Amino acid sequence: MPKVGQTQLRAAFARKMAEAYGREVPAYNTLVQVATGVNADVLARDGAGAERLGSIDWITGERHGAIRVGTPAELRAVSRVFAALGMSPVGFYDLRDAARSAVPVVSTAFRPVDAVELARCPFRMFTSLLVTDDRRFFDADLQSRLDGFLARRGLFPPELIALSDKAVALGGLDAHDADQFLESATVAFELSAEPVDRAWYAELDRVSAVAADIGGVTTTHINHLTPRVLDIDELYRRMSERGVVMIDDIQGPPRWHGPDVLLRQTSFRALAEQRAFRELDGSVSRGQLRVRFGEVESRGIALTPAGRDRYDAMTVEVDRRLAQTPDVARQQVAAKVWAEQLPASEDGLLREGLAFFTFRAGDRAASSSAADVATLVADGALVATPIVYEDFLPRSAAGIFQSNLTAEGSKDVAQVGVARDAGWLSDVIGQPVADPTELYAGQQQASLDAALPHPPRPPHLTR
Ligand code: OOG
Ligand code: NI
Repeated sequence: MPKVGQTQLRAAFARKMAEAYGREVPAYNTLVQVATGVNADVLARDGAGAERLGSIDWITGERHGAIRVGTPAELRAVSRVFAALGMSPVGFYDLRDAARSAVPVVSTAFRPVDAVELARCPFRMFTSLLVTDDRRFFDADLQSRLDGFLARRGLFPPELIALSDKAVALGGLDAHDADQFLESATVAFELSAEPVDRAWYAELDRVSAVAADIGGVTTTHINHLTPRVLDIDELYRRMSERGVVMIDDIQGPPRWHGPDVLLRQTSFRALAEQRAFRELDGSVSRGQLRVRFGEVESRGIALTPAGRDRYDAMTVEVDRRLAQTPDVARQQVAAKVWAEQLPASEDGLLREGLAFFTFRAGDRAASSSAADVATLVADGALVATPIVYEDFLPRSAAGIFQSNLTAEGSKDVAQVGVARDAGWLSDVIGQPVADPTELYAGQQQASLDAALPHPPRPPHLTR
């Protein structure tokens, strides 16, 4: 029997990543401190209501990280490391089109998929893969040199991959192997001291800063580690007050008087970090790069496909109004659109089939045997608890990437981009990339099946 199970490995890995990243980017420790303070204050202010979307311990301990890899083979290798940690790919995000600037990547997030595992350790990794054959960014000559450079590097030592596969096969590792695995996995994501080839990095940087960060160096590194906070507007204020330069906006939904939905994110600007550079004459010099930043997020209720359509339509409407009145803040315009178009209560979201919930039996009888879910909840025959959105938003991710770039890079829009989708990514990883919506729908339906002898269908499934 392995002594250290996969859940424990994940928790230990998350801790080690936080230590390493905090050492490398001390502003991260400030961010965590401020986030913890905000969470404690919201709990003191709102009491139990603050824990509607997760216990304070869960929320305060929750982190996601972000990494970027260069090739399908690297993605496949890292997916084996994450599999050891009980994390599988969920969601497909194409950031090439979502971003205005040159962000030539497609992404997924590795995370625990079942609610129990999420509750035990809600650690996940947003993982981006460079698309080197996309002609909008890389011409044939640059692509071939880039592919060659990437093919020569090895991000994950064979011992790490072997231990990862062993952890999956055995459901964990013995203490000695676990230590080795964790050490090796942590080192793989630390910033390397290996000198950066200045000319090569600069050439890629002219195309895309993200491409340079991925393909301009011989190693990978964690780009950021993100705590979850209960009041992101307050966090933004407190960080700014401390003199930390934040990006201009909070990505995703606006602050408004209705329930938190999906995901709101913001970040502090990428900081200058000392790096070694190799010059054309072979000498090594010191220099700086700005690629790593700190991000924070607040999470809300997962939306059904109908809810997501509503969200997307509201986003388009906000853009439309902003184009007409460019001097008004986006948040302000958005709050108005939301007030007009989205129900301002959980009940309203449920009644219109816009959000996902789990249900348990209440202590009252149903008013009619034909009652739908919303009526059963109103009757007290069912109790609804919102399902928290555990995934990401392409436009927000693009916004986070983009607002941390110093230059837009170049994107030749006359060229046609190479097609990528969840199926392609599944083939690369060798495992299906799960559809987040299906996970939430399954969780909701399972709760209904357990709560009622003849469960009614939730509104969004009867569309
Ligand atoms: C990923 C940017 C997106 C998020 O949380 O949406 C992101 C990256 O910078 O590698 O982190
Ligand atoms: Ni992130």
